[in-house]
Amino acid sequence: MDEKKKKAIGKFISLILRHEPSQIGIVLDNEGWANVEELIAKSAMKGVCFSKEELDEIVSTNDKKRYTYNEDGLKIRANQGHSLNVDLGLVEKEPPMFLYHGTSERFVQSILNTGISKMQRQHVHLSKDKETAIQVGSRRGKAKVFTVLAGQMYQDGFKFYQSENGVWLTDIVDKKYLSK
Ligand code: HQG
Repeated sequence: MDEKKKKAIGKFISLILRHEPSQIGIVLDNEGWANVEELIAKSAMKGVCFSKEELDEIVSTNDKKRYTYNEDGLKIRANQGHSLNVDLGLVEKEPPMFLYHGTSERFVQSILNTGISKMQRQHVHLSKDKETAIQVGSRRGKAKVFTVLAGQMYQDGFKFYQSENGVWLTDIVDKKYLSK
């Protein structure tokens, strides 16, 4: 499968598995799983055609490991990024001292005023390295990276989780935990 097709299908699957399964008439269970056969069949009915082998390739080669099959391989879900309220079974974990949040320059003032919110998603997304944060921030124009005092937040009782694909997640970052 060429990269362009892979990217397009990946984007579509992210939309379905994180935000809008109803767009193809499927329902996720409360842990965010979709039936693989149904996903393939109903995507095809909407004109997005891919085989099980192509889906396997997308799952195994995805640059951010965005999707996971369950144990028997009959179900698939996104590892993070949901706006839908799904239970990913995330386990609390102590974060490193510093984590990074990449955003767009145009959101900087608002974040300085009110802190980082999860907006449409289930969590605020943070990364352990600046490079990843720059990539995340660049999605919407010129990037700005905030350093989050995650160790301090953790000491103050805020919970942190790490998704299957390594993204750090928390509920909210108060502006006082943004490094000056
Ligand atoms: C911003 C991608 C104004 C926030 C990425 C972000 C990530 C505020 C935007 C994952 C704000 C929300 C998530 C405030 C937050 N005022 N703007 N108080 N608080 N924001 O897409 O973190 O490639 O929901 O900075 O790699 O950009 O899809 O979150 O710019 O891991 O797998 O509001 O999505 O992953 O945008 O990205 P998003 P995000 P995938």
